[in-house]
Amino acid sequence: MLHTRSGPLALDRVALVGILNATPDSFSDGGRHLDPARAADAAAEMVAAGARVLDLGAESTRPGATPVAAGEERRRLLPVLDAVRAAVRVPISVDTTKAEVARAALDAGADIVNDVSAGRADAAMLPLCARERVPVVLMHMQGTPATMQAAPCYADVVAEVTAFLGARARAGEEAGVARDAIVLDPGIGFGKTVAHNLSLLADLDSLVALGYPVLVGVSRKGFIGQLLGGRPPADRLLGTAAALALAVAHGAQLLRVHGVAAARDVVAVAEAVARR
Ligand code: HH2
Repeated sequence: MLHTRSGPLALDRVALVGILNATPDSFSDGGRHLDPARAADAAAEMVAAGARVLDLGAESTRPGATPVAAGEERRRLLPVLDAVRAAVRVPISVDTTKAEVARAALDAGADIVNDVSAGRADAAMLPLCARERVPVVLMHMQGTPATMQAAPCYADVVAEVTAFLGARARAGEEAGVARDAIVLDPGIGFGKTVAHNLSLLADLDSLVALGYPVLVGVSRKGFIGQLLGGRPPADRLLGTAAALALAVAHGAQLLRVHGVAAARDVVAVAEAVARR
């Protein structure tokens, strides 16, 4: 169970996290949700389709993406957040590595911080989450979005990602974040080859064994395109479905997805098998 300002989020069944990017350059939905009214419609549609959380971001973290200054990130994010907050009641997470942006979003009604740097990019982030008593998603990434796909390298990717996230969870707790407010994420596609991503999915149980809820983001990602002979993001639906089903089979409790309705069907079947 995650306690959020918008109410409890029960994790005894898998929760779908709908992706809304208020960015011009995200790899899959870039440019589509910059307009607040369109974003609010998309948010309402995702919730109607079964999303129990919405994840709002204003800085693309796709490989090679250029960083965005905090002021620009806030300018993109806040009008969309206001509109989405007014349109839905589910918890909203804010996908940012900057404490200043997270604080503005929490003040405007966001409930959860999703930090792809796991609190490393900004020393003020974990203390902020502690002070505000909000859940935080801590994600593994090797390198930075600008460079991470250049030459990802691990001796044992599963052991290293698990150890890193265990250490970041401890850092969160030392900063005052409650243990039950921490979610871990292996960071699929963030400084990983196809083989690294496959190992992390197949051995997700190792990460789940740390005892924190695990969030997985595979939706339409590059490794799926590569496994399918170079398909573009829009044609990765069934590949995404396969990866989601496997994530559920290996213990993921939150799934970050673009296509909520399709993911809901996948989860219904995958979860039924996992709980037989
Ligand atoms: N993936 C992306 C962005 N944020 N956050 C978490 N916790 N886990 C993820 O796997 C993750 C994430 C990248 O996907 P997307 O938001 O669709 O694209 P972009 O970064 O280009 O905006």
